[in-house]
Amino acid sequence: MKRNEALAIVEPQLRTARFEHTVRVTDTALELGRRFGGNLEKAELAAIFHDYAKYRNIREMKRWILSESLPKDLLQYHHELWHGPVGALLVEREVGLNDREILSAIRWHTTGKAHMSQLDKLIFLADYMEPGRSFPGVEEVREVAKNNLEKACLLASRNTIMHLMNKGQSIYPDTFHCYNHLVRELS
Ligand code: DGI
Ligand code: FE
Ligand code: FE
Repeated sequence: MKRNEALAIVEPQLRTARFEHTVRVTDTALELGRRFGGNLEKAELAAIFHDYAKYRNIREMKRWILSESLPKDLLQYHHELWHGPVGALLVEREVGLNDREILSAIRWHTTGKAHMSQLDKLIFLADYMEPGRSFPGVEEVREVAKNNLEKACLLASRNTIMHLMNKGQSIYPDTFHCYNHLVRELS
């Protein structure tokens, strides 16, 4: 599938600002892929579809989680986390894209996980640091992302966890697994 074809499928699924975020994530993922290696065609498609399910309603996402083989523990956590796994499912079902590596990157883009593939890391980091983001600490992540993909992912994961903790929110286990694994990978 070509970039423009994929963008035309995703655009009606998203609001304008989210679509613009998607285009920036795509360009950022390609830039990171050129710098650190990775399949650029897959990175492009994974980025374009990463937020495919972002605006599905909560009841629909809940139904998919209950009826398909998705982890049921997601339902005990914030519904913001659901659009990754549900998105991977719907991109396969509705778009017919069935590349395992692309679906994995979509599935894990919000939480990350232990043992992320190169493609998972590119999408996880591009989503966090695309130029439209203004999280506290994102500048440092962009700086580190000039030469160290794993370290940049670690900082992104750490910042997200600290932000969620400061807000008193619960944290999904894979979010911690992602952080812990990167700490080990880097030591
Ligand atoms: O979909 P986006 O807005 O582009 O970005 P995203 O998919 O990375 O994140 C959506 C939200 O999910 C973001 O506000 C951070 C939050 N998040 C990430 N990991 C966790 C989490 N929220 C909870 N409650 N627990 C997590 O582990
Ligand atoms: Fe997302
Ligand atoms: Fe996103």
